Amino acid sequence: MAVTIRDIHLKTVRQPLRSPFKAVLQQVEEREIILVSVTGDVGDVGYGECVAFETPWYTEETITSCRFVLEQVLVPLLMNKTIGSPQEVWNLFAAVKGNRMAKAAIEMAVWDLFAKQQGEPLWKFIGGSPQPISAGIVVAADPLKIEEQVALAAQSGYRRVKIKIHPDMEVALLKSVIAAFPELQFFADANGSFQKDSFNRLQAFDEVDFALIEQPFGEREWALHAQAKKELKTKICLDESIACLEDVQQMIDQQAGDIVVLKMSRLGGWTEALKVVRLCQTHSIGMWVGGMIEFGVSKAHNLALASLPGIVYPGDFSASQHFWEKDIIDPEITVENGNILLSNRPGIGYRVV
Ligand code: OSB
Ligand code: MG
Repeated sequence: MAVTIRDIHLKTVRQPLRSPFKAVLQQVEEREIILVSVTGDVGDVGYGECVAFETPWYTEETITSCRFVLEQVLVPLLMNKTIGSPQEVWNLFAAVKGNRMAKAAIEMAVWDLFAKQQGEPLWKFIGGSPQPISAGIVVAADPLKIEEQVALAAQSGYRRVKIKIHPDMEVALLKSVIAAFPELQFFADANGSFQKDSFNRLQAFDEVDFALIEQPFGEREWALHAQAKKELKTKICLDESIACLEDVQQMIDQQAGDIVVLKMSRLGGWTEALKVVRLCQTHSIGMWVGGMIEFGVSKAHNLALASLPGIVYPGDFSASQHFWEKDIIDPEITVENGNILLSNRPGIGYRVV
């Protein structure tokens, strides 16, 4: 099957979050994304979502740098091209360095388009299985509000809760929260806030009994992560460190982590994400799909990704209503008994509104 790209459209979507998201590095109150739509010669439309932030606190890219690169560089490279498979998009963009979040947005739209032209749901198109996807929610709030938010999550049916941590946080408080909810699985995400001289603080968090600690140290701190993997009983999971396939190989070679957080946007799209999944499967590295405080288009792609074998841990998959008054997809994503059901409709399986 070959598809000729006839139209590419970028649309900015801006919405306040229902409540502020407080991480160590940044407080997010409002979100701006770029919705990318790609039309093929048969008339089907594929959608992608650019989830870079307004400032470069999570990755080096910003929504403004992405808009520039999309408009001035990537759209012209793809426009009117005839491609035989969505993997070819990566090659078309080969001369463009970095800018993976911008590339991902447009590449994801092409994968959606191909799945739609094939008449298949995206999860099936990439070789996944139609299992219910385990939901997971993130608590990014003031320490005194953590317990209340965890209780709300449990009431809403979530069975996995990720708590944002940093070295100055009180370990006793976290211990008591976790002890109060034995039915829940807890992850911790440090977003790289620990340093060499706070290694002993990290050891204190090892006593909390988290299922894993995500990104304790900075993104290039392979040796510190290897030391953490060796000395802590809690599993070490890498998010910001994994910007490409080679970083996963680095993690394996240096024994710098047990688990990889898959983020299609950070990796540059489906093609690279699928390579990462294959490498992790080969080396029995645990995986789960991370969130970006994103809207439904990005979430739908990520849900399809989570249908692949080997993605065993619950991802950052919350209901549309968790962050948004109104999502950009119809129907919205809902969580039932701790799960999200995959759509059986072609492509991402949701109508974009
Ligand atoms: O570090 O995982 C992260 C959100 C934005 C940027 C980085 C991260 C996050 C989250 C996930 O923690 C939030 C979500 O559920 O979307
Ligand atoms: Mg993270």
